[in-house]
Amino acid sequence: MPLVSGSNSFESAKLPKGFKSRGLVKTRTSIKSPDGHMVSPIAGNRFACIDDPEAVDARRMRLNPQAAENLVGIVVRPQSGVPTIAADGASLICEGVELKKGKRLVFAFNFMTWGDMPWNDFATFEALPTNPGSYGLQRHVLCDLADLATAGRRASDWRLVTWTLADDFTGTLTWTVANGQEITDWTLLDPAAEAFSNPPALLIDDIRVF
Ligand SMILES: [Ca+2]
Repeated sequence: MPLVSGSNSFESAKLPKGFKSRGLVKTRTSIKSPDGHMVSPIAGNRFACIDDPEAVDARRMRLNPQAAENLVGIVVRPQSGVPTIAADGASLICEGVELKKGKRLVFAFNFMTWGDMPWNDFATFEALPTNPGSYGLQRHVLCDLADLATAGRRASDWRLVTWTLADDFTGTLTWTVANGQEITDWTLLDPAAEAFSNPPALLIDDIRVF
């Protein structure tokens, strides 16, 4: 139950107890935003960085494609309205979380992408209940490239998300960042090879329960 009280600020080089990862996830002290400036943690000295936009070659192809999480099969409809399929990416996972009705889960995220449409990279948050059918939160798109592009940007900057518990929750919290591809033809749902390159990043920091 790593999230019952206090904050989770990722202040060690290792992920805090209770957290695990799929794909490339590490804690960092800073990262250079695709908008040009250096990004610092919103709390303390480190943040979690989901996927690794620096583990690429000069053409921004992954150095080790097998190290990425395979996300083929995921389809999302972001707030941008651009239906999107996932290719690969990475996830930060916190299992065995118990949250009581009326509590608020708050976290900060910063989504950044180095791609261009139709490679609609995106970030999601999900609260999957241990018992199917119990209370939780379906995969929710936090931000996508198409959303940022309308503002002429490539990074969301730090934003706070609050989930107010409408019922008791027991289960797994998952933050995922994905290489994506805009769906232009619903009969073609396999991402193109190019969709697997040029990974975005999702920064997470200061997860709290109030
Ligand atoms: Ca921190």
